[in-house]
Amino acid sequence: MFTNPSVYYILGTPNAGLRDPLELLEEALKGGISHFQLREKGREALTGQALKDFAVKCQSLCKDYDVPFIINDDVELALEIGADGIHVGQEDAKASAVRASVGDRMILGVSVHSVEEAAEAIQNGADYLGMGPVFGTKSKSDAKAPSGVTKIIQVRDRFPETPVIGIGGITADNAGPVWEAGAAGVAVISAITEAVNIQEEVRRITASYKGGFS
Ligand code: TZP
Ligand code: MG
Repeated sequence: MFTNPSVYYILGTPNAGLRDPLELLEEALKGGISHFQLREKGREALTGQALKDFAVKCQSLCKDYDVPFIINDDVELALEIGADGIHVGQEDAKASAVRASVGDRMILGVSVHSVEEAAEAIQNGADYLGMGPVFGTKSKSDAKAPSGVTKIIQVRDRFPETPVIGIGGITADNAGPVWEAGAAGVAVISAITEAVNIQEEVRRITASYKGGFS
């Protein structure tokens, strides 16, 4: 499900600013992202039919590039359009309830911040864990303080079978310690979305993996 180095792109229409979000996604797919998460949040976020239409377009692009299409939070939408995965945070629906609704075939990701939360998420059926913010981020208004990579190392040591995806302020230039901590992937919003050359930026992030953990 995650092969090092996974570059997991996250985007919602509010992140795109004046750029066309579908073009951003297609450029990122051409650059070689391994996963895509639709995270539609904030004041300008799409809802209802507009969200569904946009989600289906993202899904179809992801299919063209054989990249898993994961939806943040919205279990109903994920089920309705048959997404490949769903990602929930600690404040969202409980992972056990989400697993029960989506069944065994949908990928389930859970954001965690400690070994305890990781244990619970895995117990409740998580396939992978999101951990962060590793570095400072401007992309999540209610983000916790940056935690560096220490907790990734702890979770990776304790649950070596479960892929951990680092998130928060990750760029091609600072991803090194995240890979070295044993992350299977890095999840990125702004470094990719704001890049002048998106394909090149995805390739640079991918190339920041130098072998790292084994
Ligand atoms: N969860 C923790 S940090 C973050 C999320 C969704 C935002 C990551 O965005 P960026 O721009 O890559 O820091
Ligand atoms: Mg959430």
